[in-house]
Amino acid sequence: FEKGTSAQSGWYPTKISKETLPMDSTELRQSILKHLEFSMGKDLVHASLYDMRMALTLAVRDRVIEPWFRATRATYAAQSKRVYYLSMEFLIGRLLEDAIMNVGLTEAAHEAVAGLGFDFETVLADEPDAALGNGGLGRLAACFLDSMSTLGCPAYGYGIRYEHGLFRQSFAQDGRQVETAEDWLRQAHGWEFERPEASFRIGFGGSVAENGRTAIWTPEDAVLAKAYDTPIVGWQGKWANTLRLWGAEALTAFDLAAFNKGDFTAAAAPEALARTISRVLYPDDTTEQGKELRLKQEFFFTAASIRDILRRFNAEHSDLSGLPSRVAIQMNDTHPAIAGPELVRALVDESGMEFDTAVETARACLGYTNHTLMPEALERWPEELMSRVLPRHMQIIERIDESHAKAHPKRNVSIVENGEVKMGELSFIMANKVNGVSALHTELVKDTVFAELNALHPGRIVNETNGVTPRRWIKGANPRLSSLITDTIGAGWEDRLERLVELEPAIADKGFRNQFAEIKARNKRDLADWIERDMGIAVNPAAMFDVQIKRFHEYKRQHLNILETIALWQEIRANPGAGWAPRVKIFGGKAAPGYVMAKEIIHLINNVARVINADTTTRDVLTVVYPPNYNVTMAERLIPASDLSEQISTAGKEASGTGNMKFSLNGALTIGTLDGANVEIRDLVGPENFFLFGMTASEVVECRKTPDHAARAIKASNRLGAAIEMIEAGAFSNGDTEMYHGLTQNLRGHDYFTVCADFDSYWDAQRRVDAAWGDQDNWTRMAAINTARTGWFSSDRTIQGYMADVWKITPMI
Ligand code: T68
Repeated sequence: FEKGTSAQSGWYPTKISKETLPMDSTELRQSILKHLEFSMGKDLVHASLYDMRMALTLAVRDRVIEPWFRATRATYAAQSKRVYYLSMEFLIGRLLEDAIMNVGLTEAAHEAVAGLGFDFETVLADEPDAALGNGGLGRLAACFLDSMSTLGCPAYGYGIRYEHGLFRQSFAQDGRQVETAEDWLRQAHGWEFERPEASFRIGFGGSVAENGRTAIWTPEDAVLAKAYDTPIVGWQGKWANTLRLWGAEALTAFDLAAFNKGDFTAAAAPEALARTISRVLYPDDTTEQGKELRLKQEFFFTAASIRDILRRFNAEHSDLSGLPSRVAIQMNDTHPAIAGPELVRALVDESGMEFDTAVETARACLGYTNHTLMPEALERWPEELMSRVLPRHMQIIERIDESHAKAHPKRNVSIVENGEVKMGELSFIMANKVNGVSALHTELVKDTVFAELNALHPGRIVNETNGVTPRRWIKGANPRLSSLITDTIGAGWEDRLERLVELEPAIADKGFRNQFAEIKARNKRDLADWIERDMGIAVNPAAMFDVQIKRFHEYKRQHLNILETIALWQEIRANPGAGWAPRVKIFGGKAAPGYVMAKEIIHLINNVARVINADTTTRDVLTVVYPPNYNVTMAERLIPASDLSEQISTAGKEASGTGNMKFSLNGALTIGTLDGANVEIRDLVGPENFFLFGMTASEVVECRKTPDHAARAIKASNRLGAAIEMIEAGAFSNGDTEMYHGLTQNLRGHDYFTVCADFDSYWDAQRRVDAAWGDQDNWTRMAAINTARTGWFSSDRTIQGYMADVWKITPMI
């Protein structure tokens, strides 16, 4: 590289290497054939689908190397600050199509692959989903990686290379969720580079010896953390960052002495034990109690990342007091909260820094993102467990707690309380910025979970409303809509999504609306074909596609939706000629394996679907489908084909939501509560283009003060009462009156998530939806307005916010 003359920093290379020149399909074809032969060891005649997919992956990966190296060198040359995004989850899905799109090879790849006798779409579909996450939190991390690379923000994502990602879901047992292990790494992972040189020994347990100001921790067990790097290329290949995932291995892979004695099981034991740490993604959403393995996983990847960060810093700088000007570490929820104590430990015990200075230094590097208000979902670890697994860290936590208490004697906040270590408090105290993920959520964070700490540290809490990457969620998932956008407002909206407002004048034009409607209709026909192929259910593509896809949780209220479905079915049966708006209700999502109530709701939905879909009298106007194993790829299929987006959580419970944004951008109307980012969506699209219902967050709090709020609501609503009674009478369980006892009793009794109290309001809003559907052209107008006005929800905007408010980093491109 030659140093350029860019006014900005002088690092920008003026010479563009051959690799960045546009590639044609002939060149790409050569590259694919080369990889078929030399990487896969096959000739074209014998190449399987897998061989072709891998050869294409490697050919595309070659094109990502140049921006990747360029970005790394530029960051190094400019001595730029880097972001380290620490996350237990990166729900990246498939990578091939995204990378092809970002390096501008879509047409060339299509042509080259077809020319070699393979169907391009089939090749793309052969890639397994990297399901290294549960839901929103993990998908947000993946969107952030894309945006950081697009914006030229020097960054590393750090996480765990789970051998088995999130479980695979089926409904094999009469509509009950059945979980099996996901095996995405059974085939070679074409994107990653193994880095044996970047390995760290991570210890657990043992003892601590005082040594003057510092301490010496001698762990009892240890595993090896080995790095695997995946380049993440941004839009138009201008920049690429690294996703570095840690795999766990035994320090000594194999006990040869045991083997030689014939004890083969004992011989393999050390390896098996070590590997459990990166074996599975903890199949938890928000309610399950933590386990020792999870704490070890959290420490494992956090400690390896901190060591890697310090190694990189020390290679370039000699004075650790400069760490905060070079390093911004973001903790994605509390899962990496041990980063604070671990960084302090490294600075004090390994570099001899004074304790208070080390705490200040660590704090100046750390940021913490909160994703939940539910106190039960904020991690707490038993003090006993923490002291046993991480004895030195427990000492450091206690000392941080003491000095914080000393500095604020009048306030009653502590990290360690009633024998538990509260990771939310630890994260807050160790971070220089704490952020919520939507405007409403951030206000509630200030007023509820962290009210005391907010009073002590005013200004520390900031808001960064979530966003989604338009490259994957519009350009990749909805190519037809993308073409219409480009035809209407010109090229270049993909990394300047605020430009979608330029669509607005066109919406007045009937021709534009017809095109918009036709795109939706075609996407729906594609989805209907897939549903028919995959599930054997014929759905009417002209019906309204009403979609609720997300993790199953009581606060997300899939049961409110299914109760309304039952009531609607009854109403249609009673009044078949009333001109009902035809609907296909689509559900998708997994429940945490230990979450009994969520699994009961899944089971009920499948049984309601079975009964309703068998009713020939209502078949034309109401169908319920619930395809199993919802994942990123399925979301890419469903969202562009949706008319109605269900965002119906109990107000005050959904921190933000990000699916809600994807739907609006793709021209679906929302039926929703004033919760999370729904509030901001409604503000942007206008209340007349949003179907609002339900209590506000403060009304919910008030409502709960009336202990019989559910009973009253049921009494006041014949429809709701009848729907619950049908379930109780066994209408969906072959006459079994006990099957959904847990669910119906909960609704009639406690109903913490105010399903009953919100039911009538939801019903009414659904009927407003029906009425609106009756005027198709006006529906299209509202849908197009949703697209035009929601460009603000690009994750590029979110990342720009983090860069300015939290990380204090300027972009490199
Ligand atoms: C989600 N949280 C929020 N948590 O529910 C959602 N939790 O409102 C928000 O849009 C999204 O984060 C992004 O900010 C989660 O997804 C988890 O998945 C999770 C996993 C393990 C433990 C706790």
